[in-house]
Amino acid sequence: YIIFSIFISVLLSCTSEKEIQVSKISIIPKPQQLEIGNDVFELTSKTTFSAPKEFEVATNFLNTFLSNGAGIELEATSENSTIVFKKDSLIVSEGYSLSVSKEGIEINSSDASGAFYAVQSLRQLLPPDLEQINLLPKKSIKIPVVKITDAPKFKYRGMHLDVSRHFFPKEFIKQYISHLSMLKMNTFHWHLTDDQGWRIEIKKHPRLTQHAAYRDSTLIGHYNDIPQHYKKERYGGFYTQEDIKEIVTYAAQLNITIIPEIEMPGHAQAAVSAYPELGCTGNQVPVASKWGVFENIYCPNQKTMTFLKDVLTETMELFPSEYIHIGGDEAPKKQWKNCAHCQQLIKKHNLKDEAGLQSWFIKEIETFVNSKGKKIIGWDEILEGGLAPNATVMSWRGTEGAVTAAKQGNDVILTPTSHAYFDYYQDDSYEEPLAIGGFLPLKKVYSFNPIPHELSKEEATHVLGAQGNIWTEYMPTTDQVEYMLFPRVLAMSEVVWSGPTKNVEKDYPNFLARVESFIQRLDVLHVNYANHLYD
Ligand code: TNX
Repeated sequence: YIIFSIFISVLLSCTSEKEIQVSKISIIPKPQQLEIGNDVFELTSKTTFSAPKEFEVATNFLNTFLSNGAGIELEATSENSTIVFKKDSLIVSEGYSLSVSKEGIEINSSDASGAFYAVQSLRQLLPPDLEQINLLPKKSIKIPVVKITDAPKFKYRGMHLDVSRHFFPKEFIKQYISHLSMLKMNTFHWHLTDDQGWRIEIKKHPRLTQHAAYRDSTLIGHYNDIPQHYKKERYGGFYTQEDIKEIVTYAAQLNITIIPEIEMPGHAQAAVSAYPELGCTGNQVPVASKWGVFENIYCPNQKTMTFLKDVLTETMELFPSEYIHIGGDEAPKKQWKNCAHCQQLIKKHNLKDEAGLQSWFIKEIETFVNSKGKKIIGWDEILEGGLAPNATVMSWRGTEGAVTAAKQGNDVILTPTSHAYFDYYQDDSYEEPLAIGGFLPLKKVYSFNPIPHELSKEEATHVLGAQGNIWTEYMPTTDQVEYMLFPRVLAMSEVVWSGPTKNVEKDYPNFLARVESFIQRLDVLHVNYANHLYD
């Protein structure tokens, strides 16, 4: 009997160990191919690694992660290393293979991004506890034996954040970027200017940060929920050029490109408040303290064009990104109708109307940005009155903008309100914190297909990818931003990396199981995710 029960318990412990390993494997975004073995690799202080120099971003990340989380310092060796990174030019850009065997780990990719994403997958095979700094070193970490072959579906995988409606500190911006990198996102769209606050230091025009970075929030009318300590006569803040350099460098180490947005010609009241001559009326206006669409937009005069070129020049020097977002949305033209100079411009350039004038304005800016070797992105309103020839369109009012632009041969990025607006409610409970309106539950984000069905295969090659947007009118705190971001960003990362699901009903439960597991990581990272909406 004793022998029999020992036999049974050995058997049970074997199966349960296997089960634990298998259930632990949960990666978001879901890899294209994943085979799970039956064994484990044990990573210890004796583990060594080797990698081509050009994959430094990946190896630095891995070394820092293991050193902080496990107190294990990997030694670089030139031969017989346990963890080997190899360059394989046959693998597609950003793709990788990751093979964990009992003896060691092999990572193959053709570029540094692929190697970085292999490390992010490896990270999700490690216990969540490693996400924090652990002072007590671990003896060994068991990593399940797997074989992963993976590559992204879309090359643009983005998240946006509005820091104008509420300003968030530099450290939070870094955390936000770090969360994105864990999910194999590659772009952070930083909405730096709007009516309610200018957030980027421009040395040539100091009043932008002395004056336009602050508003009188005691004036907020229809938003009563704002915490008392936010009600200040001088509410706001900005990032110095040094802050921005620090953030850009930080993002590069996490394989994230930052696309800055400088809004024009609309959403410009903060700038016009600092320099009234940039507007058509010349009147002094306040930095806006309410939300909405305002008539005080830039006037297309010589002063404004020079001012915007100055601003873009300093911005382009700070951000290595090939794209600069120039806004273009929601610019009411009432002041342009009443401005003699604007009407002269319309005649002089043979334009149809004020929409034509906006198109002329954006084309002027595009020519300037292109002359510096960069490209523009604009919200879909830039289609009105004629699209700038090399512009990429970010389609937010549904997908029509993307369809029209792609059919004209321009690149597009999908951010429709229906599936990508994370400022909308994620649950229909009365308990939800006040939001702007709209309804975008997790499952709907998960069901998103960025390729509009109206496009042919050829036209669809202009779809670069998609992005989630976080407009912060109703998010005065960083906790609230995290609450709106998670878990919906998990679904968005899966849409843009793994590709849209063909069968939502069938695949959603599997995604939810992985969300549950991912959340353990967010707990260790102290992220304030919304955790009650998984149906
Ligand atoms: C529209 S989306 C805007 C933003 C608002 C947002 C609120 C876009 C290009 N413009 O200014 O914050 O709606 O959902």
